[in-house]
Amino acid sequence: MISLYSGEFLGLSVKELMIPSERVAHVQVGNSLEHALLVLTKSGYTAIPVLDSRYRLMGLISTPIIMDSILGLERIEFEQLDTKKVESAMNTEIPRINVQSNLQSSLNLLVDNPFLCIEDQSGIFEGILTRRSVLLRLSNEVKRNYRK
Ligand code: 2BA
Repeated sequence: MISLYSGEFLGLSVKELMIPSERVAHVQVGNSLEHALLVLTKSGYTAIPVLDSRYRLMGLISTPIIMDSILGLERIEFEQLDTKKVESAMNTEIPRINVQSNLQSSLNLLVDNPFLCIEDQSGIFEGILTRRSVLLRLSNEVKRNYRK
C-alpha cells in the first residue's frame, strides 16, 4: 500500500474522480415532484442533485423525500405530485466540496453520504464524487501495489 502511505491516493484531486455534470441525472428547482419522481425512477438512482436555471447547486431530492412530502393523514396524496415543486421538498442541508479540493478532505464525508456534490468558486455545479469511483480507484491502487 505504498501509494496510500506516500499520500499519492489521498492527494488525488476530486476533479480526477468526479462524474462530470453533463453525465449526472438532475432536476431543477421549479420542476414538479412528478417530474422528479420520473427522473429518479428512470435513472434508477435513489437521490439526485437539484439545480437552478444558472446551474447552481440548490439541494438534493430523493424518492423517500418525495413520498414523505405527499403523505397525508390517512393516505398518500398522489394528486400533490403535479402541483408541488421540487424546491418545496428538497433537502438543502447537503455537504458540498470544491472542485479544487483533494480526496483526503472528502473521505470523511463519504462515510455518511453515498455521493458528494462538487461546485466551483461561484457555486456552479461541476459534478459528483461517488463512493463507487473512490472505492474503484482505491481497489486499483491496492492491486497495483500488490504486483510491485
Ligand atoms: P444510489 O442510487 O443509492 O446507488 C447506490 C449504488 O448502486 C451506486 O453507488 C451504484 O454502485 C449502484 N447503482 C445504482 N443505480 C445505478 C445505475 N443506474 N447505474 C449504475 N450503478 C447504479 P455509487 O455509484 O457510489 O453512487 C452513489 C450515489 O450517487 C447513488 O446512490 C446516487 O444517488 C448518486 N449517483 C451516482 N451516479 C449518478 C448519476 N450519474 N446521476 C445522478 N446521481 C448519481
